[in-house]
Amino acid sequence: IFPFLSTEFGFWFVNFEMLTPGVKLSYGTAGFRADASILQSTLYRVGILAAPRALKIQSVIGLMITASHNKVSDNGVKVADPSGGMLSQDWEPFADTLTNARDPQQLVHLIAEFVENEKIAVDGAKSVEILLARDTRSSGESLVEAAKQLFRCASLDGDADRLVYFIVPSRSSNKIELVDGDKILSLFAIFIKEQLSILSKEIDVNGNNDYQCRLGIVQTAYPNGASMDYLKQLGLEVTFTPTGVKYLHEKAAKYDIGIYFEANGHGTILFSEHYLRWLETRTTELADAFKGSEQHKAALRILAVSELINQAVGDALSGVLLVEVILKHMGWSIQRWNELYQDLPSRQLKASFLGHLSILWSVKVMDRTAVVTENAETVAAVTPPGIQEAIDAETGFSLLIAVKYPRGRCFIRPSGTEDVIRVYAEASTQNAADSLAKSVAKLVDQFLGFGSS
Ligand code: G16
Repeated sequence: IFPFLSTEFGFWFVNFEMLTPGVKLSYGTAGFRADASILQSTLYRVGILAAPRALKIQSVIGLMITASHNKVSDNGVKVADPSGGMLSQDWEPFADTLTNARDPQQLVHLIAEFVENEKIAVDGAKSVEILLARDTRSSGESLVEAAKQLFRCASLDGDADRLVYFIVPSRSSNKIELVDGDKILSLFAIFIKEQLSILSKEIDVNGNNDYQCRLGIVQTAYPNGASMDYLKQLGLEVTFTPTGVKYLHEKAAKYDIGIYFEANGHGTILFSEHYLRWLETRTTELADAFKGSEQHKAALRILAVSELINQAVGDALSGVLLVEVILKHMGWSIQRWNELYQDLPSRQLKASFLGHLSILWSVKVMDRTAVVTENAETVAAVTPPGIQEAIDAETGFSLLIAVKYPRGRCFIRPSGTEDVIRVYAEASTQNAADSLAKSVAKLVDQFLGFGSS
């Protein structure tokens, strides 16, 4: 369940561990202690509490997950200050209120208020270290994971047809890490591929198991190079279309199962009627002869996906539900999902007809329709003459390898929604991606602009 915070441009779904109804916990003699089955939300919140505590005392903080001498089905958590002592008693009321907060708005409000009252500097704060330890109770492992959870969020745009996730902050830096449409696509693709592979395993059942499901992935020119490489490694069939869900949707509908996502978060999974009919029959056969077998479960999972995901264009809410279900099935955190591959640094700029910004970041052009692209918008080959050659020269292409910008790639395309030409660049470093994008924006100005102003 994901209560959401509404923002000016859309909605944020915050990963929020719900408190078990009717439960009220308090920080007692040795921290929080109770039946382990109701402690997930407590560990999640104590994990949050540890960060301002460490910032306040400017030192490392410890969380000990144990129920000491209590029965094995119990567990608990104590917060240890660097002196080795327990959490300072004047923080205990905050620990209690945080642990018993019923909704994410209240949780966020409590943290903000407390941090302000305690005069804890969070702007520009350095990362802090929290040490976690646990005893050998079997519940300990999942409670450690709950304490490690970060504000894992999902964001939908204003008409709720785009979905991206983001992690605040990442473990390795203070920056938000975007888990974009490419990663959502990869997650869906891995899951579906795995189920298809289980389903195709030989099983001694009468019926037709020789149907080869055609799974296809559809992307645009925008996916990060790392995502393209990853899908290639998985051995998936990937095709490309120009930007715009109308193109992707049409192409995806040609497969038995077609998965499409734009990096910007538009996407869904399509199932052909023919394949679904076959799958339903197969599921019944398996249920008759091999109920509960791995093959039967895989068939049921694929059917469930077809019912959960909205196959109409643009329903990010069904996307959120499917992401969450797959993560739960895999036992993955958002971090684990994000680590599937590491995005190459990228930069997008707009060259606009009415641009008033610095020439480096926005270029005035006479007419955006002067850029005509081909090969799913990866090449501005047709007009204006010479611009693609200039872009290739800037990227430093020699024998199809970007020698000037390692792992460099850059393309321009006219926007379909505003009066601008978009410039997309990626390279092995952020500086290189920025520099390539700026140089190509300058080329756009040279070929199509009013000249530098
Ligand atoms: C629309 C389309 C998207 C497409 C985007 C591109 O998004 O529905 O499929 O990715 O335009 O915009 P542009 O051509 O300006 O780069 P939305 O969210 O505006 O409906």
